[in-house]
Parts: sequence; C-alpha cells; structure tokens
Amino acid sequence: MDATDQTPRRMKNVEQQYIAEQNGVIANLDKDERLHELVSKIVRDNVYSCPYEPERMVITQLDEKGATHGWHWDDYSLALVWILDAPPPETGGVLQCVPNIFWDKEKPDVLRFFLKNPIYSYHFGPGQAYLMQTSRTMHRVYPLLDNEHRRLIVNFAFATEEDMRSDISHERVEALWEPT
Ligand SMILES: O=C(O)CCC(=O)C(=O)O
Ligand SMILES: [Fe+2]
Repeated sequence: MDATDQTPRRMKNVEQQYIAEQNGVIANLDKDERLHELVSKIVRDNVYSCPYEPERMVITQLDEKGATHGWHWDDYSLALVWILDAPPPETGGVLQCVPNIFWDKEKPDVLRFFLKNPIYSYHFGPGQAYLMQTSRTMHRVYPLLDNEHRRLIVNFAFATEEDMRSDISHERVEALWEPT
C-alpha cells in the first residue's frame, strides 16, 4: 500500500462500500443523531458524517508480527475509533501521535517533526474508543510484536464546519484502495 513518506502500512482493511453492503449495525451508526450530538459537544463544533463516502468508515485489522498502520494524517478533522480487539501494550499495537502538526500533502516529511515534538503513546483495550483531531495530528499504530494477538478497530470519520467549506483532496484513501 502507498505510504506517507515511506512509513509502512501493513494491515487488512474492509472498505466502506463493503461495510455498507452488509447494512448491519456498524453501517449506519456514524449517522446516529445522538452520536453527532455527543461528538459536537466534545469538540464544540458542528460535526457531519464524512461527506466523501469511501472515507466515512473503515475496519482495520493488524494480526501478525510487524503489522502496523504507519505514520499519517487523515483527510477529515475527526476520527472516532472503536477498539474491538487489542493486544496488551507490551506486544505493540499502541496508538502514537504528535499533535498540532500541519500536513503538507506534497511533502509530508514525517521524520522532521520528531526532532521538534514529543510523541505521545496511548494503549486502548477492547471496548474502548477514542476521538482524535486527525487532520492536524500525525499518528500511527505501533507494529505488533508477535503473531499471537490482533488489533481490530472501526474508524468513523467526521467532518467539521471548516472541513465542509474546504476543498479536501482524497489521494490518500484513493491510494489505499488501489489494487496492488
Ligand atoms: O487504528 C487506529 O487506532 C488508528 C486508525 C487510523 O489512524 C485510521 O484509520 O486512519
Ligand atoms: Fe488515521
């Protein structure tokens, strides 16, 4: 898979269109009004389900040693990530992030930011969820350290007022789903 500034993506994904096809609980949850109200309250802004369908939601599984979702930014401001399964922290799979970093899509230059900013690491267990400002936070999932555990998540992307007014490009997700 194409990667931001050479940082690897070794993961299994279910694209939004296949989640939608199943029409199960997950497929419509990101449109739930109560969820929008909750997220709105937390971020103190109006939020919208991601207007670009392929980026609305994704399921990601890391399930072997070295599997990782490498350093990147998301196109839309907010991600609500539901952790369905996760390894204990000593076997990898923790979320790492460097907040308040502007994404230069032409020249991401990921390494430069490590020299000037701390990296924060967070472990989430099964059943937890986190909300992150993902368009200005460089983030990744630390590689799994063994073959015995898996990390399985669902990510809902939400747009803010500013996102809705901006002309957001989607190369990252388009590259993500390109056949290899
Ligand atoms: O797996 C995670 O916690 C992060 C997911 C993520 O960054 C993404 O789907 O863009
Ligand atoms: Fe992300």
